[in-house]
Amino acid sequence: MSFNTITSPRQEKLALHRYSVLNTLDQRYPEARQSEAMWIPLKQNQDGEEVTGTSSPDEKSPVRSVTQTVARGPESGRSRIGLSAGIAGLVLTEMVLSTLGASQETTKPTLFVGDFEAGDLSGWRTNEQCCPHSINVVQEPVRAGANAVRFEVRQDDPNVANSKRAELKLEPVPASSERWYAVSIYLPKDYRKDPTPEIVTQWHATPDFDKGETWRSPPLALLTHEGKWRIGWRWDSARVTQGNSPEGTLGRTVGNYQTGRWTDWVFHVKWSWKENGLLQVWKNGKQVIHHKGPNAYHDKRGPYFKTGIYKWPFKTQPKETTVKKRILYVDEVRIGGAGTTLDELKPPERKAVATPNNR
Ligand SMILES: [Ca+2]
Ligand SMILES: [Ca+2]
Repeated sequence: MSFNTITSPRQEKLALHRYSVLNTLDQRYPEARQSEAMWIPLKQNQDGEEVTGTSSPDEKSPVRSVTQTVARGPESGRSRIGLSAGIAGLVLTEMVLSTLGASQETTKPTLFVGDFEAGDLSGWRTNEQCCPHSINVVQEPVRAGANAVRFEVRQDDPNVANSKRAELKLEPVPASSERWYAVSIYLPKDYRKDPTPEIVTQWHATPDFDKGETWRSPPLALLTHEGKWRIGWRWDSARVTQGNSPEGTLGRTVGNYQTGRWTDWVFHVKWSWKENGLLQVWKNGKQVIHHKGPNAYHDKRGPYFKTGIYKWPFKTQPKETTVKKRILYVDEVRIGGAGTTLDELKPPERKAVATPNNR
């Protein structure tokens, strides 16, 4: 099937970007505090990539074994992810997260499915929204089944976690673990090209606060910007990241976005701050990124998944932004561990569903 078709992203004309950051904290949402990120164009090297750091991870800090660096947080124990009731047909109980170091992951985690078929947001953490319009389950458009979720962020929304956002999130995975993530995103017809970007799905990291770290830009993010999809990632092999200046960042443009249709994404990540990391990305079944190398901060906890809209330029670059609000839809979030196949992550065929007028 086409999902297995591999193309070399290095053969594509790649625009490069990196994050620059305003590191701010929000006291009202201590769990949700995040740094803010902007895209800044970088020059492109002959490989179509640029690493902003100069030293290799091994030069910067001695490589320690995963078993030494995987931490047991105070929340150790089984961390339950609530699951949508609308996942009939799949044996879904719980995912063991934040508990087992990578070396102890002996069983394949159960697939998490966020398909919104329960008609609500069960299974998700929902604290990053301001208003009734922010996050709502809707019946049109849907990628599969009868429901999807609609996100809306307005420029005049009150700040959430110190910026403009409407996002659903999950719990962190163990550091150095392997995960497959699928998410389908629908940009509506009137999703206008804008000179300022927004993050539409991201993986955020929890700083090692006990070592003095503060919130940093996400180690991996999917963005829309100037009519294109962009993917950016960053890493730091140092145990303590200095401010928001990690060892390296990379970014790629992966084609123009299309509106009025769903785009299916699959991210396969072997999270690592060392050279054994792996990032593979498929867009609508076609592989657009295959990158070996570091992709994470050297943290006690692994990254956590977020989807929705994070439009920080509404706050930081309001005069450059040409839209007053952003709306998009998400459906069919699926997350599996090592051994997950692309087929398992494919959204089911859409059923014929009557379309209530919900907007
Ligand atoms: Ca659905
Ligand atoms: Ca760290």
